[in-house]
Amino acid sequence: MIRKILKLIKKYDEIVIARHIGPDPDAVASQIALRDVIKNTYPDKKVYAVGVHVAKFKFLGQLDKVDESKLNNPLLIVVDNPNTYRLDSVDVSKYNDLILIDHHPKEDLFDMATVTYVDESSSSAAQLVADIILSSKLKMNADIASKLFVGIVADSDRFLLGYTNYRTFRTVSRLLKDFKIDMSKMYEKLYTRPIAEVKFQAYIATNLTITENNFGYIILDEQTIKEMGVDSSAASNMINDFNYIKELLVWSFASYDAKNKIYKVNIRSRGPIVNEVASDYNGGGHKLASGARLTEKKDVDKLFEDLDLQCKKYKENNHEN
Ligand SMILES: [Mn+2]
Repeated sequence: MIRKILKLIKKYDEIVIARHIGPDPDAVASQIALRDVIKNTYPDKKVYAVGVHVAKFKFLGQLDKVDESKLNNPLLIVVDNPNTYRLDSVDVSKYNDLILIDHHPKEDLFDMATVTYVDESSSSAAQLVADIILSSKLKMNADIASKLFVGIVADSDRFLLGYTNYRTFRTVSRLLKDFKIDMSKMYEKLYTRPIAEVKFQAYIATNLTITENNFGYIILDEQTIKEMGVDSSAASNMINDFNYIKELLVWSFASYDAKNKIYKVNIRSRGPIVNEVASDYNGGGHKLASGARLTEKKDVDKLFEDLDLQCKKYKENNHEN
């Protein structure tokens, strides 16, 4: 598979690298590292990492704006995203070949792709991109390695989450051994946050409703988000910080995004499978880390009810915690 991927990269002169909307560090790091390593190896190729720019991730590098109609038979590479539905800034139908590098459960892009490198047991897309690069002659450098390191650290939540295994550490070990990565500098870029976010976290902890089935939930409305001096993505950024809390089996935050008139719902689990529940609400993601975007508050309430039920079933199946 890797050989086929490298062959396609070699063949095309113009390459577009895309990822999901509402990007996280793994998505952005993966696409930028891949762009830079291809450019580094083949200086004559035109390679674009596309998608909406996020100020917070500027330290990972600049993204490219591209007019797809002006490209000449380009190759599309999608990282960290399994479906067309959440694809940012590209139209798959405009490409003859598609490479998919991902760690999500298979969706429609898997069937559309020419070659896939999909491993649901990988901690991150960045881990897969690093594995491809490290097993090839693509020219990595310290800057590219640092970005891949950030992607792996962020998606595994500092090696705390499931799917962190010996392969994760093997890849990270090779990145650290072969390239000079300033870890504390990277942690500082990734984790420094304003006190307002810490206070917001305390607000969530204080106001979270916890059911007898150990489901914790909260709806954060426009007013609250504004008063706390944070933005609508703040809650989703701290959802992992509520892991390993004794009373919580599944926890979910719904933040109202006033600009897009949508509830962004994040869901995490320490056991019950949640992405199947979210998929009934147009959501997706991983078994234990999932989310959905809903326009109606009553659907948020219904999703919460279903998640509570999922916890109940889980506990009944002798998984008493
Ligand atoms: Mn990811």
